[in-house]
Amino acid sequence: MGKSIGWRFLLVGLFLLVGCDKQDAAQTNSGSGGADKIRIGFVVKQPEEPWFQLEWKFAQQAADKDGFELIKIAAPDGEKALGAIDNLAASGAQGFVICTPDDKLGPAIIAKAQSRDLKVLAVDDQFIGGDGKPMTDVPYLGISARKIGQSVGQALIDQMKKHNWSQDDTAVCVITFDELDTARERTEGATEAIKAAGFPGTLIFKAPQKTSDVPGAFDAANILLTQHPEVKRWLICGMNDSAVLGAVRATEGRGFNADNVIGIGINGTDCIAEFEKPAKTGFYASALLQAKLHGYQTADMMYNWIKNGTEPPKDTRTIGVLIDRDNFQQVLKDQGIR
Ligand code: FCA
Repeated sequence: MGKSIGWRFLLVGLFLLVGCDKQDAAQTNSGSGGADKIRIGFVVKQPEEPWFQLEWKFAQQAADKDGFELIKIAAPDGEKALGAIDNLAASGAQGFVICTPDDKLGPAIIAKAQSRDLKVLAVDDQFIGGDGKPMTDVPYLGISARKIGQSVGQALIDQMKKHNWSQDDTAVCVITFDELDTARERTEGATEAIKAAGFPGTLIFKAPQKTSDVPGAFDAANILLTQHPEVKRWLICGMNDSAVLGAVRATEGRGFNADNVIGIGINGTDCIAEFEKPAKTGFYASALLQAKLHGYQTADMMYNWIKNGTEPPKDTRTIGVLIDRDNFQQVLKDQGIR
């Protein structure tokens, strides 16, 4: 008697085990983690920037809609970016979207991706080839950098006029990061528009940032401010919100404030806390970019490429709209950011 009960338990146990195995296998093949599941990497250079966090957020929305698995990877340097490709291949990914930490890594990224049979789409920062020219054969989605820069420059001039500032004691601080093409185009565009409005070129100063973040811009602006104590009012632009925020912080350290500083950023996503401060600061406005297109559309394009063989367009450009303290809440809501 005792013996037969023991056997029965063993049999039930075995049945349950086999049953569980079958269930696992069924789940695996039906989608949630199987070998045939589409997996897409989304690699970004500066995960600490709200801009890139939003790209990830919107890419995840595409993953939820399309039913692929999104693998988010932070790659602040070249070693990490190339390592990410190996990791993606090992995880069974078929392609990835990347904002590279260094645009000159383009050829190395493409070579490694090809050797691992992964498709590549560049977002934000276009790859630069060995000849120093953009790699236009790699699908890319980025901003209309020069145009957006020009709109920032024009807006700075409009504000200067609105505040009745005299040109004589006003100067422009351009935080530059010329190593990066999209950054150079943005600040060149801003400078062009400021000059076209009749502002003297001798009062437009470039302050090169060593790193493209707030501390890098802070240091760059501080050097410029030390060199030009005679300037009473500053107009500030740069490649993105972080650049302008760093410069605005540097002016504050020298006693400037919203009465004598007008800064206009780009991204519109990294300055929200600034607009929410109770008192106005010198950070006046920003050109809000379309994070949804950069995150959702790129991930969706990659999915369609893998799934249906539809190759993404080689060059897609997005635009920006100006936001400031008065309208940011509504515009961010309309764009699904807030
Ligand atoms: C670059 C900048 C980001 C963002 C993006 C569109 O990658 O570093 O801040 O402006 O372009």
